[in-house]
Amino acid sequence: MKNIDSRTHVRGESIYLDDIPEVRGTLFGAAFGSPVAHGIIRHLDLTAAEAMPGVVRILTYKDVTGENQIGGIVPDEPLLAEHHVHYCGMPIAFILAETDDAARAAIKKITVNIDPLPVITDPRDAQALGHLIVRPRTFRLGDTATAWEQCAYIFDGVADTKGQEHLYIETQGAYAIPQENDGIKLYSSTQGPTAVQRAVARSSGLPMHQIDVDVTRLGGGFGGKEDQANMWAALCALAAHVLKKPVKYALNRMEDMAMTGKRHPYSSDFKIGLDENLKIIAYEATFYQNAGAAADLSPAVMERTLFHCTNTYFVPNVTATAYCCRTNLPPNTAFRGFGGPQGMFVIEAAIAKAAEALGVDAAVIQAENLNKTGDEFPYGQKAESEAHACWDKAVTLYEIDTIRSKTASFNTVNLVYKKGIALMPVCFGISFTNTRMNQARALVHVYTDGSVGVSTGAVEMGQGVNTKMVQVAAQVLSIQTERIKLLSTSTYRIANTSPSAASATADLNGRAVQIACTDIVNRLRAVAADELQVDIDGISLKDEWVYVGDQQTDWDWKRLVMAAFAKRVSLSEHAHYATPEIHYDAAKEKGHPFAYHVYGTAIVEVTVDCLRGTYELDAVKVVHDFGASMNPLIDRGQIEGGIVQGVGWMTMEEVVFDKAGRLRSNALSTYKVPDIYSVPKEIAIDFLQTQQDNLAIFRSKAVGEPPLMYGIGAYFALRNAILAFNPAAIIPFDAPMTPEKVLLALYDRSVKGDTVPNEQTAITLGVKS
Ligand code: LUZ
Ligand code: MOS
Repeated sequence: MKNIDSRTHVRGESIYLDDIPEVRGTLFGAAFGSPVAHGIIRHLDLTAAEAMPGVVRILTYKDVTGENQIGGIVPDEPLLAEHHVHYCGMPIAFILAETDDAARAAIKKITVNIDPLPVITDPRDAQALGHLIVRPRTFRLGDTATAWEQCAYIFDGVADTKGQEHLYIETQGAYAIPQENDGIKLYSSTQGPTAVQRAVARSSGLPMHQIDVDVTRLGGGFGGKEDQANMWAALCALAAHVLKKPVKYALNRMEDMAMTGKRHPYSSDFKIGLDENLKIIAYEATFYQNAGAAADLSPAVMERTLFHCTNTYFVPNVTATAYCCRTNLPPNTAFRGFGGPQGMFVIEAAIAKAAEALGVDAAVIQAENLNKTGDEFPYGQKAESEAHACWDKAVTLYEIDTIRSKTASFNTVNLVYKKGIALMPVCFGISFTNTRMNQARALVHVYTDGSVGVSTGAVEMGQGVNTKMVQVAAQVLSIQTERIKLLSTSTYRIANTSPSAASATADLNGRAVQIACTDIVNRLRAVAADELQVDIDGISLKDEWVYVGDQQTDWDWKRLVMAAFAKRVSLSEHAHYATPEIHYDAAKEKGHPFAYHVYGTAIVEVTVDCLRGTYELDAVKVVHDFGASMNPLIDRGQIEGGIVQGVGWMTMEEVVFDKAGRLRSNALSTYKVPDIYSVPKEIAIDFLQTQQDNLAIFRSKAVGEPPLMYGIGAYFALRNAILAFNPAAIIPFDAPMTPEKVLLALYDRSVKGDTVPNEQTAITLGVKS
C-alpha cells in the first residue's frame, strides 16, 4: 500500500503547523534567549523592546501563572529563566507582537546584564567536578576483575562521538488558541501531544482537561520533538492564557539550531580482552554523557547507552558505567537511537583497535562474537537472536570475498584513491526502557455510511505510521482502505499517550487499533448471525461481504453496519494495549526490558581521495530483520533514511560549540548534512523475513531506529581506507570522520617521523590527474 500522504505531499497540500490558517487577532511570539552560557542575571531591560511598533507584551518568569517548570524526568528546567542562566539561548523573555517581523525586531532591543560564571562544555570536566544530573549507573555481567586473567590480548582506549542536529524540515513551533472558560486549543509540532499537554497544564496552572493538543503531522521529528516541543507550546499557551489572544511561534532555522538540544555527545573509555581464538572474554566501558544544562530525557538516553553497550555481541564479563554530566550546552535530547548508537560505537572502536593491533580483519572478531539465541545481555534478558542469520546472509548474498578481493586489487593499483570496507552488525532493543510507557490506545468509529474514523496516540512524522494504522484497520475490518480515515492525534480523543518514539509507535498503537476493530467485528458478526438466523461461529467478514462458512451472503459491509445501528449496537470502540511480559528492576539492573530485538548487518564500502581527504560512499548493502514487514515500501524508506542519517552523524555532521558555550555550527553553511550527492551510490536492502511471535503488530518488527546504526560502518570503512594509504597513521576514535580529519590522518607522521609511504607518489599523481 502506498503512503496515504503521498498525494497531498506531492501536491504541496499537506498541512503542517505553519499552514494552519491564522485566526484574526493572532499574536506572534519570539523568545529572547540568554546571550551567555552561564551566569546570574543582574538586570533585564525591556523598555526599548516594549516601545517597538507592534509589540503588545513581553512576558518573563514573573508572568508564569502556574509552576515555572517544564522538566519531565527531573524538575530542573524553568520555562523562563529567573536569575540563573545555564546555556546560550535559554529563554529569558517571550515577546508578543502583531507580526512575526515585529516580534523578532524587538528581540534585538532587549538588553540584559549577566554576571558570568564558569562555563563547562566537556562532560569529563563536569564529572570531575561532581556535576551529575542523576546517579551513575553500572551494568554488570560475570566478573571483569577476574576475567582479565583469562585474556590473551587486552586493549584499552578512548572513543568519542559528537552531537547531531535533528534538522527536521519543519522547525519547532506551536499555535495556541484560547477557548471559552479558560480552555486552550493547541496545535503543536510534537511527537508527544500528552507531554505538551502536561507541560502546558503545569506551567499555566490549568488542569489537563482544559488543554486540547491536536497534531495532524510533523515535518520530521527524529526525537527532537519527543520532549523539546514542550517549551514552545508552553510559551504560546501561557501567552494565550494571559492575553486571551491566539498566539503562534514557529521558530526560524537559526533559532531552532541555537536553542534546542541535539544528540548527546559522549566521551568514553573502553577496555577489551580477548582469548587466542578472538573470543571477547571481558569488556569494560565508562560513558561520559554530555547532557547539557538540564536533564530533559538524558537519564533515559544514558540508560539505553548501557543497554546497547555490547551491541550484538555476547560478552560473558561486562562492567559498564555511565555518568549523566551537566554542562552549559542546550539540554541534549532524544535522537533516533536514543543513546544506543553512542554505546555501540564504543565497542566497535574497541574491536577495531584489537583488530588493527593483531593484524586481523575486524570482521573476524565481529563474526566470532555475534550473540546466539539464549545468550544473556548484561541486563539479564536472553537473546532471541537473528545475528548470525543476518550476518551469514549478508556475507554470502553480497559476496564479501569478491568485495574484499576487488578492494585489495583496487588498492594495489591505485595510489591516490584507496577503498575501505567495514561490516556493521546491529542489535536494537524494542520497547520504551521505561516500562510504563509501553501502552497505547485507539478509538474507532464506524459511521452509518460504512466509513470509518480511526484515532490513535500515534503521531505521523513522515515515518508512515498512519498508513500502517489504516492497513491494520482495513485488514481486521476486512474493508477497503478508502473507507478509512486516519484522524489527527488529539488529547481530547486519546488520553495519556506515550510519545511517538522508541520505534514502537506502530507496534503499540497498531495493537490498540487491532483490538478495537476486532471488538467491532465481533459485534457485527453477532448482528449478522441474528439477521441470518445462524450460529455466530459460522459468520465471518471477508472483503466487505458477510460469509456463512464459505458461502457469501447478500449482506455487504454497509448493509451490516446499518443493521447494527438499527439494532442499537455500538459502532464505536476505544481499546487499550499494554506490552505484556516486559519488566525491569533498576536497583538490580536486571530484567526483561524489551519486547524483542531487531537485528541486521550492513556492508559499507567507501573510496577516499588521498590527496584531498574527500571521500565517497560506494555502497551500503544490508540484510535487515523486518519480521513480516507490513509495508515493504515504507520500511525500505525507513532503512534508506536511517542509513543516510547515520552516515551523516558519523562522517560529516559536526556540531561545534566554542569554549564559551556558543554554537558555531549554527546554520547550514557551517553544519553539513548529507545531500543527494553524498548519499551512498548504492543502497541494497535485503529483507530477512522472520516469523517469530514477537509481540509486534502482525509479526512485523519495528523499523524506525535500528537502521541508523548501519551508518557506524561508514566510520570504520573510512578508517580502513586511510590505513590502506598510511598504515602507520594513528587515528583517534573521534567521530565524525570529516574530510579534515581524514586528511590529517592520511598524512599523520606521528610514528614514522618524516614521511608517509605513499605521500610523494600521491601528490605527483594527484596533481597530474
Ligand atoms: N524515548 C523514551 C525513546 O522515552 N524512551 C526510550 O526508551 C526511547 N528509546 C528510543 C527512542 N526514544
Ligand atoms: Mo525517538 S529518539 O524514538 O523520539
